[in-house]
Amino acid sequence: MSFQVLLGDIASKKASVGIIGLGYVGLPLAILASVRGYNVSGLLRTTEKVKRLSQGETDVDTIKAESLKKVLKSGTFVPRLLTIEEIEKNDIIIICVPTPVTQKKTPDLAPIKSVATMLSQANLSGKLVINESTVAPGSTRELFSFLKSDSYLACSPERVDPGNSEKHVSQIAKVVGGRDPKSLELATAFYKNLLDANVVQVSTLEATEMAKMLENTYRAVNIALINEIALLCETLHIDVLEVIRAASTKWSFQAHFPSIGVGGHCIPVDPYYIVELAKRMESPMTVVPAALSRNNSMPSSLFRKLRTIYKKGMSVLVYGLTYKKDIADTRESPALAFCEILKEASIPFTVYDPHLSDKRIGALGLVKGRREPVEILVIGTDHKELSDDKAVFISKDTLVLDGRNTFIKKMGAKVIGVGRTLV
Ligand code: SAJ
Repeated sequence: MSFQVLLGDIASKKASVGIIGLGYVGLPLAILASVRGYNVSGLLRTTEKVKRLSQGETDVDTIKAESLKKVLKSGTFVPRLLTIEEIEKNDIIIICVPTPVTQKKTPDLAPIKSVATMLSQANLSGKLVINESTVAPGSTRELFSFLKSDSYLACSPERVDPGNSEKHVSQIAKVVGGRDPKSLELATAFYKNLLDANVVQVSTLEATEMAKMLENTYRAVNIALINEIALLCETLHIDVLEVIRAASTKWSFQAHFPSIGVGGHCIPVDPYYIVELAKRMESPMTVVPAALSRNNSMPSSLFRKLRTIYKKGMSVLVYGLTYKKDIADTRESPALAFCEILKEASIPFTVYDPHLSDKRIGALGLVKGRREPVEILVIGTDHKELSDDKAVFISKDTLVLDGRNTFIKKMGAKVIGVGRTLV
């Protein structure tokens, strides 16, 4: 397909869209593109996944069942098996696969490399390939270097905020870069048809990748800073939340909050990609590794506080296991890291999370606690249900370890937070 024809088909929404990776990023994008008038194929690795999604089943808990069922029913979104043939049927192919880190905190590009290998075997002449997966600068160009000059390559790193509904995707500005001006023009035209928010063009693929790295590394470093300040506040008996409120009156201060730790598939992960690249470019980072180490140490820091109050035989319950409130995602969850530390210290405990099924809790190797007061309550995640549940788990004698600084007044016998204590 020539550039002009593809540009016209994008404008008229005749262009067909294939999305590889239907998780927190790909599925909201697929639904949004369908709702905005494109015919979208969700390309999945197994027939089982195709069957499940075709029946409206997904593990992505930010998707409203009715919005998925609606696009499935309308036929504008069709789950299909990921094959070369299916790939070649699309004019636009968008990659939304995970880019995690290994146990050793090094980039794990296996999922995206596997997709690139498959694409390299397809005839992509006249087609637009867009990478939304988060990678270090230079990776998109390298991974898809097989694309000939008669196809188009763009990069627009995902900016989904898990915990929001898919309509939120349309309201998030997107950064877009292209391998060449035509690729940039095509990708820009596509996202402008999808989003109500700005489409921000940059000059290169690498600039988009670096912008994403900066966004999330900035957040990780600032969270580490407030974690470090909070620990100092504890030694000085200063309430860190009061200090944050005061500092927030300064125009150039952006508030971040100390906690049990940093989880999810973005903030504790993406910075390792830029750290590794900096090493390779012989421009090693010092601030970012130190910040990541600080964040990774927060579960242990909270555990040290538990040690000061725990006596053998006390009942301990960890409330909230997911990486942030009101979602069911446990990836890199600091609350789970805290549970591991309890296990290593042979301290018996139970858990409770209103967003996780008993089956899921069992699969995590944890024991669900009864809904009754305990002697030590650890807040791992401050789900909205906690406002009601606190009365269930906290008696006048309960010692609360508030890993989310969620309580604004004393509960039980004492509240030990992160950078503050309520007595
Ligand atoms: N956290 C803190 N202190 C803070 C903020 C967060 O400890 O001040 C913790 C959270 O509890 C969580 C982790 O850090 O465990 C990550 O929190 P997050 O709010 O950044 O949650 P994510 O991972 O869902 O972040 C996403 C990211 N979006 C993308 O990468 C596309 C992130 O860039 C956004 O800034 C974030 O959503 C958002 O702002 O909601």
